[in-house]
Amino acid sequence: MKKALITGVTGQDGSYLAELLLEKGYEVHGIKRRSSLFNTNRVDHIYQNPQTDSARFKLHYGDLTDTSNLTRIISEVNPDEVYNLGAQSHVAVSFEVPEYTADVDAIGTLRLLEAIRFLGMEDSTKFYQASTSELFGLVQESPQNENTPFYPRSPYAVAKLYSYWITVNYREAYGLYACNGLLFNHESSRRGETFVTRKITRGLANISQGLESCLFIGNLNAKRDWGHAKDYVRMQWMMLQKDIPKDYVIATGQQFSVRQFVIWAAKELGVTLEFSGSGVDEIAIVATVEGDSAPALKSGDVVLRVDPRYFRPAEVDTLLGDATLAHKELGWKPQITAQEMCSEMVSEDLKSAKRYALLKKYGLDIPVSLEG
Ligand code: NDP
Ligand code: GDR
Repeated sequence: MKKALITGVTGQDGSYLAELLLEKGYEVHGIKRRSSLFNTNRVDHIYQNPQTDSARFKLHYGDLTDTSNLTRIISEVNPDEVYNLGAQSHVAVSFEVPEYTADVDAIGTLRLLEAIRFLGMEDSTKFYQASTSELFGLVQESPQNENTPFYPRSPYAVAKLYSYWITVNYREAYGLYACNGLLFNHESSRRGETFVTRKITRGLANISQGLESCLFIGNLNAKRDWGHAKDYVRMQWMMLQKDIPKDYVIATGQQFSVRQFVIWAAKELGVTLEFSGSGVDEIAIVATVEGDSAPALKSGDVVLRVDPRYFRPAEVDTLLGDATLAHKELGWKPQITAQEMCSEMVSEDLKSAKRYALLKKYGLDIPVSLEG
């Protein structure tokens, strides 16, 4: 039975990847952080009682800032494949905690690679690094492929640039099977609530049920190449199944603005919007409401305002990926479009907004976390 170790298993991608590997018959080990609140909700549905001999999903306490912990876990688990998905993954937050972001997102990768080398596992353990389209940053050409020059625009992207090169370096220096997946943005109903797509689908769903009144958002003009996380974790596994390790761009080849994503999400709720103003003044007003998905809304309601608090010190304005190499060499193609994904996300967020609204109706008021 193959064994995999996933850092960041409690995150969006980690949870989908764990599901995929379990389906493929792997024994899956994941690293979770100690937290004062439960932080395993994305993997609770695949939890297996560790007391049973047949358990194939096992969690270990750990942290990418802790070298001895990582070395001990790798030594005990002896994995065939290590997927390094753990990271302080929020670009805007990386401007607030740049040093921590570098420690986790850059040196954390080095710690894992060194542990593999120190334990003499270079020939038996394959390594996947969660690299990112953020490396392209201030884009030098469009679309971006494996040969496009990098120009990172945030402490997050600079840290991930280090991880990209240290992964390449361990491959070239020590013959380790190590590769980077240069993944463009990918989302799902499990996406963290403060990333823009989920902030929009959750915010508008809450507003539609009267749980919030207005969504405050940053740069509506930013353009992203959005795919579905389920499609992208499939690719992470495929990259480790080849004979020769290589780095691949993973993207849909289509880009849309944040504003367009807002329009799609509202449409899923039967709401059409009109935008007025521009830059810091821009607002979105309800033009029409159809059907019964948005009982709390009527024409003329202002449901979105731009708040400069969400502008970044240095922005990545536009990203568009060219995944031709992955299509050719790995036969990978995304199956879910950005608009289909938006529909799935709204539908899931609407379900939970309706649950909250029902509880509220019967006086069981549970506070909804709003800070984005
Ligand atoms: P998430 O933010 O959903 O998950 C990040 C995971 O990393 C969580 O499990 C988190 O734990 C864990 N983590 C954070 N800090 C540490 C630490 N110090 N030690 C150990 N684990 C830690 O990210 P995604 O699932 O969306 O992304 C997965 C990876 O892919 C990340 O590395 C991200 O940077 C990268 N990436 C993501 C893209 C995307 O669009 N989603 C695109 C390109 C790259 P906890 O649950 O406790 O917070
Ligand atoms: P990104 O994703 O920075 O691309 O990083 P995010 O969803 O945070 O932002 C995308 C774009 O939307 C703009 N934006 C806002 N973003 C947030 N979070 N909140 C807002 O209110 C808001 N308003 C506008 C942003 O300015 C940006 O232009 C994600 C992460 O998953 C990284 O870990 C990963 O490496 C990259 O995708 C690829």
